[in-house]
Amino acid sequence: MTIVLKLGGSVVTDKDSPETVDDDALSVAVEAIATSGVSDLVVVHGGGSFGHHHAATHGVSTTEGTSDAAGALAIHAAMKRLNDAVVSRLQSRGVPALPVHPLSLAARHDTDEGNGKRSGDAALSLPLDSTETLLGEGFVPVLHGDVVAHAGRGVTVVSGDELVVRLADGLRAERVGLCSTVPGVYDENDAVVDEIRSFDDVAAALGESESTDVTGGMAAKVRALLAMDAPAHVFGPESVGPFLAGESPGTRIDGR
Ligand code: IP8
Repeated sequence: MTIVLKLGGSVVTDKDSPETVDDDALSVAVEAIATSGVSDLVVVHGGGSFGHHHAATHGVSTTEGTSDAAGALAIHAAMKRLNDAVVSRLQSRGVPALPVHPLSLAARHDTDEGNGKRSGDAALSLPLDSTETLLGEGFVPVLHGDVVAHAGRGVTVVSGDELVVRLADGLRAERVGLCSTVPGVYDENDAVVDEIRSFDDVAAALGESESTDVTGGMAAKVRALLAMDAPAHVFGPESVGPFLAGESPGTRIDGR
């Protein structure tokens, strides 16, 4: 059964320094994957100091698009450089990793054009035939946050988190792990919550607002993970190994 693992952009890059891989953090994650014995694995990584820097320069976000091909390419090319670093590091430790670039596969279409809402409500189409076939052939597909075609807006950003949710549901994943810089979801006393079964469990700490949070805040992340068919775990960099070994580090999010 498939496991989807997201490596947060701020884990694998040095967020304060443009286009800098955090070598130590990436090595820890790669070592944990290489020694886990898990083969049915899809890896997703975020943008960190690669994607976000270029996206900001070109004014592109999950809602604001661009029709400037050079700007779109600058963002995509930066993400490909990070993806190259992740894939080659995995291969150098014997993991049969191969890149899958969302720009070449995915598209967004607003589901609510005309009623004033923004692309938080846009449907993402992400065909999974390539990822599924790579998995079947024994490879470890490595996807990443990217720019994707967005009908009527040029291209917009798709985050790694959004890809994780689509992959988990589309591949009927058994478990989902999100490795971030924090050891889990915090409650209002800054203690890590063991388990979230409904948004009410953490509403006080995360804010109950229904307002569209398209910037990747924890509230939006928890809501999206609760809606998945698989349980998710949010944990820190030291817990990739335990997660892949079947343990339940950090916060378990299970809305089923
Ligand atoms: O770090 C963003 O991915 P994220 C990717 O998972 C880009 O939100 C292109 C900024």
